Amino acid sequence: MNAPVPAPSFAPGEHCGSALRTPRIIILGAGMSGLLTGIRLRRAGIENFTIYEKATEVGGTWRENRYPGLACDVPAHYYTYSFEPNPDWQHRFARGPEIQNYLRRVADKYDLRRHIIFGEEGVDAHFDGRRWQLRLRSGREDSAEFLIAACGFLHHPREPEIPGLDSFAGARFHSARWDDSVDLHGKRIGMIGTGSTGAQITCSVSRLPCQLKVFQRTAQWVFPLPDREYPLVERELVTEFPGLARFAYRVYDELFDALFSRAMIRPGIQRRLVEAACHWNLRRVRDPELRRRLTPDYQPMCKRIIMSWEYYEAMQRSTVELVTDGIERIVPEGVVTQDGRTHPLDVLILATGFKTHEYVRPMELTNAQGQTLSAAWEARGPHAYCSLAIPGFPNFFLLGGPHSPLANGSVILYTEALVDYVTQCIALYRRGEFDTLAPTRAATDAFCEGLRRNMAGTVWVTGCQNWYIGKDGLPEVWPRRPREFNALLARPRLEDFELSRTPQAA
Ligand code: N01
Repeated sequence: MNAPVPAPSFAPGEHCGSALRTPRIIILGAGMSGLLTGIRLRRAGIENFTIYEKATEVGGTWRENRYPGLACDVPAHYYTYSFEPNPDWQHRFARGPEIQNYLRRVADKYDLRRHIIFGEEGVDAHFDGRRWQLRLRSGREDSAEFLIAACGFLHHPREPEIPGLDSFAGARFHSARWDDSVDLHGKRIGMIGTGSTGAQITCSVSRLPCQLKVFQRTAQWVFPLPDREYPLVERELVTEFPGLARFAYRVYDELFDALFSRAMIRPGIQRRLVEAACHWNLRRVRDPELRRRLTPDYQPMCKRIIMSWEYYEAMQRSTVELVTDGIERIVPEGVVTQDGRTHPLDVLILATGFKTHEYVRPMELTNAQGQTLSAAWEARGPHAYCSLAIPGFPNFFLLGGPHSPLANGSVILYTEALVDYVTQCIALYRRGEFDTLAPTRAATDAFCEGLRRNMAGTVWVTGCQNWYIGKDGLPEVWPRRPREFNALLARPRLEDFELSRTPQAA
């Protein structure tokens, strides 16, 4: 058990046992998961919450990323809150600004803006045994019974450690910090990185009158999922009959579960089907030498697979050159590869991914015993009970934490289960079932041990470098179907938690 804690704060007129308590809740981040948390809290009748957002608008990753070609590679009618179908999607794979508009509309429709304080970023928070005390970058302070980190995990750009990077004389920026002032027309552009982001940039920039050199360290598998624009008549039909959007959601849900989810977690027919589709797609590269250099030496899906009908077409455009010699250094005029060649460039784009193991950090959390989250994760790397709660850190929840089902699939789908779980915990607090709640070390270890056991058949351990891999050499992803993750989160198992409760005066 935790050390005894002071009584929680009650709203005027409330008393545990005779009325529901009203905890204060702080949410960090107004992206997809932060907005969803606000919606669910309001639905539960809780208004005493604030969402702190470091930027000046909602949208998270869809606000931050503005690179050309930005789109979601999960079908739009599936990358949607299940309760908020969107008849306005214009493409099968929604473009970034479309998703950003959707999230803005959701924030307005559910009247969330009055709960959001923009331009405020959490610096640190400590738990005083009763409440989380939060400090924000502006110096503002706040405190609450519950702290929910809805910051995502793809928001700290990772710059490559390449000698001479800072010496480059042209324009240089990370894909997530796109410099709109740079006109790409007629320029010699170099791009490092061929992940999902690099592939989308390649498809878009290769259509411009410019020269693009793609620096590829590791070839990627590309699944040929065709995109298409939804004609006006189709969108009007979906507006008239919203059930069509719900039907599309269910169809994609079944497809992703039946094909990709199963293919990722165990060998079998689904994996062979995905592999066959990727091999077929690769054969669309006509030049055998280019095809050879684009052929990965690991199994499809070991790295997050690229969903694109157009990627190989783009790689064969006359505006694109694939460079597979390793990068030796960067000089003011361009990139020098290990074959001694200098590639003169005007613009250098770093599509080199994100620091994916930071989660809520660099914001530091400190528990009542003085232990920081970084220290708690020091030995084993990031780990959490059911991906969302951490032993020793009561009343703190992480949305999209380590072990989430974050490979190819809809992030929104499992985030709804996470948020519903958190709101169920808060409902228990309101009924006076506990004052503080944190998962036990034993339950967390058992959960992590289960993950390790299940990792064996997954595609992520078949021999490749991917950004899922954590400190212990195992991927920090859920190794079963996302549906099973959602089923696990259907209701909190209080026996897995340490609960503290202040005895009430007789
Ligand atoms: O980043 P990545 P990303 N020298 O880490 C290369 C989501 N997302 O931004 O493979 C040379 O996948 C690195 O090479 P290698 C999605 O979850 C979603 O593309 O490590 N190269 C790799 O090619 C995705 O998984 C959408 O050998 C270097 C690339 O940079 C996640 O974001 C769209 C290097 C990094 O690939 C991240 O994708 C886009 C170096 N020093 C992104 N360092 C959707 O549509 C790194 N690389 C939903």
